[in-house]
Amino acid sequence: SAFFDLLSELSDRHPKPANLRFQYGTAGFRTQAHILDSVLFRVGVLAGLRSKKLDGKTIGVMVTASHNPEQDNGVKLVDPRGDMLEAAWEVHATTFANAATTDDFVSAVESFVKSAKIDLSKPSRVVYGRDTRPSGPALVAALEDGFKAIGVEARDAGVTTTPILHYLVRAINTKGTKDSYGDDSEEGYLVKLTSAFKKLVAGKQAPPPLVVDCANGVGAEAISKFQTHLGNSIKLVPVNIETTKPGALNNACGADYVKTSQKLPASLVGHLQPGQRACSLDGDADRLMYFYLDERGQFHMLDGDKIAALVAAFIVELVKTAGLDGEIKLGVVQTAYANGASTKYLAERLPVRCVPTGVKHLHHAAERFDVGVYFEANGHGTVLFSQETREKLADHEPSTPAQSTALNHLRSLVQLINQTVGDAISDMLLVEAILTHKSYSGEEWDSLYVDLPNRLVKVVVGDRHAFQTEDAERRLVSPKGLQAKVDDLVRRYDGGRSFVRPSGTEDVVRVYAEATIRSQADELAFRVAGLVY
Ligand code: NG1
Ligand code: ZN
Repeated sequence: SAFFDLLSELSDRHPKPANLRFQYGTAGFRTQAHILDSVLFRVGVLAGLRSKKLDGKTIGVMVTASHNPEQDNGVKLVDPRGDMLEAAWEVHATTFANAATTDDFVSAVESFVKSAKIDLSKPSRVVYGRDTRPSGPALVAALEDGFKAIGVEARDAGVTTTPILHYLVRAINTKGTKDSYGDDSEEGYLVKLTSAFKKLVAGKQAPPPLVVDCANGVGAEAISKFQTHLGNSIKLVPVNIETTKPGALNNACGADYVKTSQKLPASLVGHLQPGQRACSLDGDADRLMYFYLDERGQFHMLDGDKIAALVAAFIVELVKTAGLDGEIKLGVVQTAYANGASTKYLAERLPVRCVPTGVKHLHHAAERFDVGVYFEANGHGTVLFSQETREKLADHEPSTPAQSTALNHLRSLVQLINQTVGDAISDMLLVEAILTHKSYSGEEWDSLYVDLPNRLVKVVVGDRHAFQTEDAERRLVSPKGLQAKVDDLVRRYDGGRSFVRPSGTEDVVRVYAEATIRSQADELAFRVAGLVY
């Protein structure tokens, strides 16, 4: 047919490199940019098919490799509600990407269309964006060829953050309905979030300026647009904003650098004043890490766990003050990497669930609460308010002025928080609003609880798939007998906790350990790693 002829002709322009295997994993497809051309073309085709399958609902495609090095790139699909691609379709993405030739690819599409019962006469719509990587434009061109092959009505969101792209998808699909998520434009997003922030802090003393490390990525552009809308409600001081300087992206800066090296972004060394609050975004602005230097110039980091603690405690308090205690069930979702001290702090206040690594697991578990707070220790997270809760908040009649104020704050939080996915800038404004309410400095926020010293190590093994886990990745079921040996070691350390799991994004096994004393956490991690090796 004409459809498959065009598909075949365009596919020939994007041949798959031989001897490479691609996998749609927790971060979509992600690898060195120069081998991704065929993958982008095929993802364009798949996005079009997914839209047709969903009766023309708009699908999102984001081209980014987030916190990874500048020479990497990647691509992820976004489902109509703004959340991640349904897990069942990840395998179809992988199958498409690995078809060896155009003929193989075309027949893969043909048989998929049949088995998934896709009506090719349906409309298909996609909105797509990319980060600032230099490889972006060429990869987007390949993606657009994929759209052309399917006849997609494609909307180019240009250079934008991952969370803005997720917002757009949800806003487009809810446009004109009672669940409208906001105007389906970048301006709509900025207005929605910044008006909510201004309402939350109205009448309060603006905090001292906040230094924002933009990782030399797309967050730099977003932050400057935010500042325009925020006026003098808060002063942001953006640094690492060189989005066109070769090699600068995520280099010695950004949320991942700060979290893994537990250091200041290099450009802030000698410039950040003691006590001054600062935060880092990652390369696509969906992760957030706060930090400050104490009086002695010592570095302190406030990670995703600290953000979860601050946010959850604040919402618990507002719900109580609003007179909705008992009516709205709050909960927190973490992974095994959450610091044990944060889990203890949170569990004393609300239900806490632990799920396997990967945003989709956290997001789904959080959806089971009326208000679900989820954060990974690495700074990716958000808060979800269920439909019923949003309606309850909108309809509830307060009986005192104090209840009314708290209720209005909760309503503003629903607007301020990007509920489609973790959003570094939305989360940053959330943190700033809470710090303003509490008149907390970074140091006071930090003292909610004291982190247990911890250590994360990578171990390169022959076959990481030999490592299988249970209990939200906290225990090994295979190799046989290994968990008992880990348990034996852990018992010898005060406050010891350790677990071993295969990475989903790198060919390594990760070992995490914590203990009451720094040297003991290190020792435990290295001894457990010794068992794995
Ligand atoms: P893996 O490689 O499966 O440990 C890493 C991060 C996750 C998450 C994913 C990206 C750690 C220990 N792991 O997963 O938190 O961000 O990448 O989706 O940070
Ligand atoms: Zn990211």
